[in-house]
Amino acid sequence: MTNFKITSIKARWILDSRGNPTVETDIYCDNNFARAAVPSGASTGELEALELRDGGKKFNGKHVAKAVSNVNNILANYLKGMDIREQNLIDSKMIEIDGTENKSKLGANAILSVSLAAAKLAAKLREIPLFKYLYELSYGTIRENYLLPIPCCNILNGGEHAGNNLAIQEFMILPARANSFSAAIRYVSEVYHILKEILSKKYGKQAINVGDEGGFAPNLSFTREALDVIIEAIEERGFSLGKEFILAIDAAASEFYNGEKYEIDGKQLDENELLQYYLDLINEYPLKSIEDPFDQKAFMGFTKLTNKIDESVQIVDDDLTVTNMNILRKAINQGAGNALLLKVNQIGSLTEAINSAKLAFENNFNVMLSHRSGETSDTFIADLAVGLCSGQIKSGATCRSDRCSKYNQLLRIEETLGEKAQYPTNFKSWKNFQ
Ligand code: 2PG
Ligand code: MG
Repeated sequence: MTNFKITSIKARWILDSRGNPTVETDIYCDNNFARAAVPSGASTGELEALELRDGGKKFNGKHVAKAVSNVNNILANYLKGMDIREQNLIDSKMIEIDGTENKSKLGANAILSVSLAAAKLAAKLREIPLFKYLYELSYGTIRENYLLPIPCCNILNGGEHAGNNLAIQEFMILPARANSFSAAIRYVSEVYHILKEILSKKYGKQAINVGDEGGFAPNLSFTREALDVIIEAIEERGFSLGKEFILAIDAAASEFYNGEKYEIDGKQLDENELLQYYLDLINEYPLKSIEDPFDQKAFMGFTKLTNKIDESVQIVDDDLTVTNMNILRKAINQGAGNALLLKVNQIGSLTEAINSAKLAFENNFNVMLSHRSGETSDTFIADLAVGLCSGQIKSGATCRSDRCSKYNQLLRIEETLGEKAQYPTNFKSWKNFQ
């Protein structure tokens, strides 16, 4: 008989994709175990749940020994004996033990590692794929067909993720009209390699160094330069713009906001000027998704932009809402954005992340699953994207194992599903592209 009761929990530190320590946890029911590791951001929102770091000398202050010890010496004792299938109870227990608003006592990194590992082990013991388990956990029912997400691939990096002068952090391409996820990711890979050749020819070899998320980090200074070179690559491969491929950016605007003005393209723009800047880009390019267009406190700016665009464009809230239901509610009430970026470590537990996604869907917001710029080989978010039927995921470029591991997991899921896998060619809020 399978034992579903947690018998032990063991955390350790491992290195993430930037070479910083992060928490990895193994959770056991007798001899069965599952493992999860947590990611880490660079352009983090101020209201994110707290990633507990030790300070001091080790790893230049970034060590996570306290978070590891909190799992091994505190959480493990409390959670022992709980049923691994009770995700809700496990998460609320950890939140209760922590007792703070932002998980600052035990650390969101400690709590999340246990939360994700628990879901993995429950799926394993129930002998169902993780994405199916996550669907059940999210919606309380089972389903036959699953939606694979559109990969929103960040093929050119700027902002905090690269050593160049681009203000915009991420330039993404979205294969919005492929027949399958595997075709979609192949198209991206083809464009990515053509982009590499073009960059190298135009700007020299230094231009093909990559940033934190596997996208190229050429020494460009202007947003339009980046968009133009990407378009050149898409067209050279023979894809039609606005149909087979659309464009997305994550401005991560808090990072180029100096408290008064936004410093972009060598100019200093106020909120209204930046708003016009985005509207011009939307007019000139098949730009259909803009994440964090304004500072993380500028709800009004988000609302104004959302009011100006039609429903073929999505305004994605990341640093603005930090996967937090209460803040998301505020954004929904104010019409600030029309899509949620979902990052499990921003909130620090699976149950809360799922609840934020559901709140978004209930209010007609899209949901884009997201990695962090500091990642591990953990592929949890790939299964979560399918389990939530989010229809979108961003996991960087089709380059570097930490980025590809999520896309590769989606390839496996598609294979497992066979004919029951769907790809969102009818992406509901991008009606112009159906
Ligand atoms: C973002 C993310 C991921 P970071 O801003 O959306 O791309 O970056 O993890 O550095 O916050
Ligand atoms: Mg972002």
